[in-house]
Amino acid sequence: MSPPHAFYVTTPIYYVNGRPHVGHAYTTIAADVLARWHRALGAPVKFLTGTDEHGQKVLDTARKRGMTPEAHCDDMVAHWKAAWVPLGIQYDRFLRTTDADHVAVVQDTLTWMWERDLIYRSAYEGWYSVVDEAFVTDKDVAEGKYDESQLQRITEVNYFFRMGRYQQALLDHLEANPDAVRPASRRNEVLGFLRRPLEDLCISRPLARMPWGIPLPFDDAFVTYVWFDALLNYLTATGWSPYPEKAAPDWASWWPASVQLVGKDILTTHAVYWCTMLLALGLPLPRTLFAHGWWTADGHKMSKSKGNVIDVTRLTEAFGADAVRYFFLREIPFGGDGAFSYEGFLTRYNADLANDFGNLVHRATSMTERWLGGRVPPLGALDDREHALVALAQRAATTWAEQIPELGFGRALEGVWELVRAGNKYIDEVEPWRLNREGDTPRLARAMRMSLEVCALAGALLESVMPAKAAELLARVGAGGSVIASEAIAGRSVLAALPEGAPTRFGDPLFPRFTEMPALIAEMLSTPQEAPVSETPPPTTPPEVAAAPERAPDKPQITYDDFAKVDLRAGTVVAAAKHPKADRLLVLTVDVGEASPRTIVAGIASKYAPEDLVGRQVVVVVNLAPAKLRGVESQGMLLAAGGQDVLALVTVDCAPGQSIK
Ligand code: ME8
Repeated sequence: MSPPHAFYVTTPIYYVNGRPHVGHAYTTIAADVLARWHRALGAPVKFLTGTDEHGQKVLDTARKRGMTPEAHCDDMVAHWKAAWVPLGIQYDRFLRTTDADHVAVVQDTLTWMWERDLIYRSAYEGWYSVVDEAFVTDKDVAEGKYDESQLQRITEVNYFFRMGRYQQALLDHLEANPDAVRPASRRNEVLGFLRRPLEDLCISRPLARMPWGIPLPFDDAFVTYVWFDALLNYLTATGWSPYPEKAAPDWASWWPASVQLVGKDILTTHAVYWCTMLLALGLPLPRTLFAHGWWTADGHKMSKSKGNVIDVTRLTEAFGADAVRYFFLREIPFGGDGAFSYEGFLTRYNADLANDFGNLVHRATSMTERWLGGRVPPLGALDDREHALVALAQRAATTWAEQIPELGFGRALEGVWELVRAGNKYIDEVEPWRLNREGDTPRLARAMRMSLEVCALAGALLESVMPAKAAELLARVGAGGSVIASEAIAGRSVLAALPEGAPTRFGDPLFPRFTEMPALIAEMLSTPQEAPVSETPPPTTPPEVAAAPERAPDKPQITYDDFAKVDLRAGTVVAAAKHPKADRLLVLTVDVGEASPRTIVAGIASKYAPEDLVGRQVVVVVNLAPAKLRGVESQGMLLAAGGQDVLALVTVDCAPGQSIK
């Protein structure tokens, strides 16, 4: 087998005009998961993150604090580094744009480009957006894309990079490489952008107006402009230099980067500015630039300037790092947007971690302890039910190995949860307590061994997402340090891997259940917060509607935030049957775009026959806590018109999994 390729993953380098919040943690956790997974596969890995310290925005913040920019940056960097420790972020380099090697790379690049006429000097008049640290076009301003109070009209001499020259080459590259920018919708955005004329890029600021930057080597009255400086960080960390004699011998083993993660807010600066800079430098473009979506709070993008940020450190203290890492990758497909709420977090924590996962581990280890002396029992010959569980385990491992490199974190995790739920169902069905009572030791041993194996596989797969809990789990089921992890994450056959006789340990719940919001969060929520800046237009008066005869009583008004907690998805009914114990209910199998379809129990039998429903497109509440309806667990709810008696299902014409609002 050929050795795994080197894997280089980057996050944006974050501005130090505020502290890290959930949005920054999101990108950084995703990068950490990719880095850990590739490390576990034996690949050489470089994981780069850091801070973007130059520019107007940081200078203004430092001045407001009455500090020099250097002192302000040192202070803020300590907060950023400290935030990543409890979250288990294992970066290989934390780059600051004030680091000496980075300043040298930026200045050498400027010289190299200047010598080759890739940079020129010219007068410029235009609008400057301090929030974006960029000049913006008159057209965009006229179209109202920017808040005019945040714009400055600037006329000055500056230096420009001949970006426009690389427009066609970039278009050709993106068209030939569908994975160069992902997801596909973002790639289309970039292609659309590139079909309009591409101007050159202003890369300097006069020292007299903005001194906090890297001096241009060929004109000391100017410093380089924030993006030109910041984007080059991805090359600095490889040891690259435009002058080969200065470059580290192994830099080319790291470039092009395997995956560059950014939020969709900085897609253009990466897909266009960064990629054209690379083309000008004669360097290959990143293999994948992935722009994920935004986390919103109170219905708005979480951002330092809006003041609606969720403090990731507090969230971690309240629920634990691994729960935080799990939630963000599981809650929404990577690439989409997500509305954060503490209630949503608590619900998923309790349902997935405390109930499904915690329960399985608790049952497997406690029964092994009680009845089998706390040792991994022998397996023996498997029956059909156990073969089915092995097949499901294999599927979870394969899905993981396929989805993680594709950044399909949600699907990979769903595959593991499918296995975890099947593990619980297996225990329900084989009833180890009965086998123990009946003295059927061989079958009891097999049942517990299968349960421990499922835990071990889940732990091995989850190591990159939940490093601490997975290690704890593997130790508890007798698999600590075994070969399971590398076999499992590579997607190879995995059950029956535990060493027989190894001691197991039954301890406190891995994920204790929260019956109410943890005090740390509850206290914060009860303290009046400063009202976030609102951009939502005031509600308009609804048109008069003739009173319907059976109109349900009005419910109290809710905020958009309340509504946004409901995760509605399009689904396709793939199977339907009568409920075995209730005439009123149907048991539906509904594809909602996840690794496997969900079982949904719906009270619609008076209106629909099962055969009427197969193939129908429906709207599903997917984040409703699972509930047992007459013995069958329903993993969601369908939307329907009517009251006690259903009149019609709500239908929708789009692909399963599409979110609906
Ligand atoms: O843009 N949801 O830094 P920045 C999801 N210095 N992700 C979010 C988010 C949210 N609400 N808010 C922030 C900069 N992010 C530049 C980058 S790179 C050469 C220079 C994440 O501090 C997301 O990754 O504004 C986004 O792109 C990044 O933080 C912006 O961080």
